[in-house]
Amino acid sequence: MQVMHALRNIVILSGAGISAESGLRTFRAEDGLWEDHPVEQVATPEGFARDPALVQRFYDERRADVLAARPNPAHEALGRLDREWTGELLMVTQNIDDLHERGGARRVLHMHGEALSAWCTACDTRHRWDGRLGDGPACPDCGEAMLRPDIVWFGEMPYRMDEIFDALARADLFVSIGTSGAVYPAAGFVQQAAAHGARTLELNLERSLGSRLFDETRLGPAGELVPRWVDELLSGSSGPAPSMADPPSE
Ligand code: BJW
Repeated sequence: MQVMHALRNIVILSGAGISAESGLRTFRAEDGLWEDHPVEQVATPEGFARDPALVQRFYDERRADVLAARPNPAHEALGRLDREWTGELLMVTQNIDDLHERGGARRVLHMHGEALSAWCTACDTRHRWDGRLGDGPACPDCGEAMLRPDIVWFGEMPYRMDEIFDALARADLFVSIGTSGAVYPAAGFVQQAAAHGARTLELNLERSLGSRLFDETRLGPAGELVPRWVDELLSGSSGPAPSMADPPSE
């Protein structure tokens, strides 16, 4: 006999593709951020040590772009999901923009940091930051001019991994939206969720590197796919969570 588990716990992983229709560039597209800015220059601690002014300029521009951007229908649909979903939900985003929050989502975790946050490496405090860091402002707490973007660069530990792994272990459904699957540990979440029995769904413009690991892939722009999927889920028509086989009945 097959016992169908109710779909209750959802983990969503989002990447740069979900914010592309808000005008924020992705990384690995032909016209992406890495085209003009070699990754080892702007997204590693070594690059920052070598040329802090260049890295601060890169993130000062990104911060201004984030402030000017507006959430798109994908962010807004996830905001609605957050309001209406009574089960567990965790939106793990690799994005440093705040468009999930401005789209109405509350259960959001920024694993790669936030553009609108500055980290003082002198006193280890974090501060909401809308302005520039390139001018060498003083830390509001300790007064030292040691603020850096509160961003997880290559070789650094992403934030709140314990919470993420716990949520993946409990997930009935794992959904990846607009990420290329090129960067770990996020690229491995699909396997972790599946190993714990979750159904897995990819929503992306193009297949990600790990596309074959998903139970289902839907291709198209996030601004169309995500609202459609959220409607399906909230109306109960997106199908049950994975079935688990009971021991054979006598
Ligand atoms: C659309 C769309 C539309 C477009 N609609 N979709 C060798 C092997 C394996 C791993 C390693 C290795 N050597 C080193 C590592 C580890 C390293 C890593 O993964 N390197 C790889 C390059 C191989 N990872 C790290 O160092 C991480 N730390 C770490 O591993 O610590 C140790 C640890 C171990 C175990 C557990 C825990 C920790 C840190 C990674 C930090 C990444 N930082 C960046 C930059 C900072 C943030 C910022 O500046 O914004 O984060 S890199 C950059 O890539 C950014 C992104 O968050 C991340 C992912 O990119 P994303 O979002 O997928 O964007 P794209 O451009 O790649 O893809 C866009 C997608 O959107 C595409 O698929 C399009 O199709 C789609 N799309 N328009 C829907 N309209």
